[in-house]
Amino acid sequence: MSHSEGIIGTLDEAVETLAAEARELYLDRHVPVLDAPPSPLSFYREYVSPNKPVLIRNGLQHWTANNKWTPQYLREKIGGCVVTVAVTPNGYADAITDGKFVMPEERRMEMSNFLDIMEHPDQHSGVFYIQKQNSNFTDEFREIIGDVESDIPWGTEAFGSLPDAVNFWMGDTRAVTSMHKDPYENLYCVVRGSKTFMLIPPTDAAFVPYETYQAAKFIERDGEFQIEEDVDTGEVPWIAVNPLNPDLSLYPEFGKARGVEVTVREGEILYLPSLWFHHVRQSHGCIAVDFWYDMQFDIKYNYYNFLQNVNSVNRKMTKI
Ligand SMILES: O=C(O)CCC(=O)C(=O)O
Repeated sequence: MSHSEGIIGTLDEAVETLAAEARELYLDRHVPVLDAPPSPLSFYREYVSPNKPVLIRNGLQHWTANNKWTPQYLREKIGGCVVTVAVTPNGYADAITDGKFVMPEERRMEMSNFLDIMEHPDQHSGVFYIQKQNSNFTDEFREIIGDVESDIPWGTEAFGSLPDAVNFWMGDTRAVTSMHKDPYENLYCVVRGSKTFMLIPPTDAAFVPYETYQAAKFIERDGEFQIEEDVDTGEVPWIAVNPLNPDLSLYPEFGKARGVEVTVREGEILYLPSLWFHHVRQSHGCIAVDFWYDMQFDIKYNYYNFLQNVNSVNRKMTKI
């Protein structure tokens, strides 16, 4: 055995032990469900501090959006507002296509136009998804922000600050969010339809393979989508597997990751803790609003970062 093989073997064993111990000691096999919102203290103690997801029912009854947000209401209230929509030929925005990290074509269109497309997706070329994550809700949907609360009060108290961003999501059932992680604490609220999340804990970060890809964008010309390289963005690291259909012959280490699936339905809130990997699918026309809170940097962050670094050292040494 070469020296580098010996080091890789030792690192592999160490990260496997860490991941196994996390599962045995505190991670749940399924996402737990609460029938009512927790108190800020128990939310913090039982979920935020150990960085564990939880599904919360009956926490949004007071949002008037629940009854109001029909296509007809949205047409009447914001039909004339211009919103940003991600368009792709395959439903995959910010994902790997043809060996590149391909971002969507961003189009600005009236909401009524977007709703027409949602009603008759087959009559249009491309898959349309409102998914801009720059607090698009407070920015582009101002006329309906009063239909939901401006934060989730028990979350705000537990996290110790107001949300950094509030995002509005609505789209086609073919639109998929490829696996990634965010440095935010996320309270993800579904108003219409359902979203299905595949979640992988950050304690499995050593098993989630990243590669470096040339950035590119979809552009539709004469009814045909093309992929155009984005030289300004250059190369970006991105997760190399689709967790629903991973190529384990190329990335066998991914077989050691333990994902958990959870479906969030109308009126439910998913607490998606910071740095959890997530891949998301949805029912057609699903509408969601999520609240991104600043993540708290504590020793867990260093632990997850270490696992991620082991992953990349391991991969580099394997390629030597
Ligand atoms: O709803 C989606 O498609 C993706 C949600 C997501 O990635 C997020 O909130 O961070």
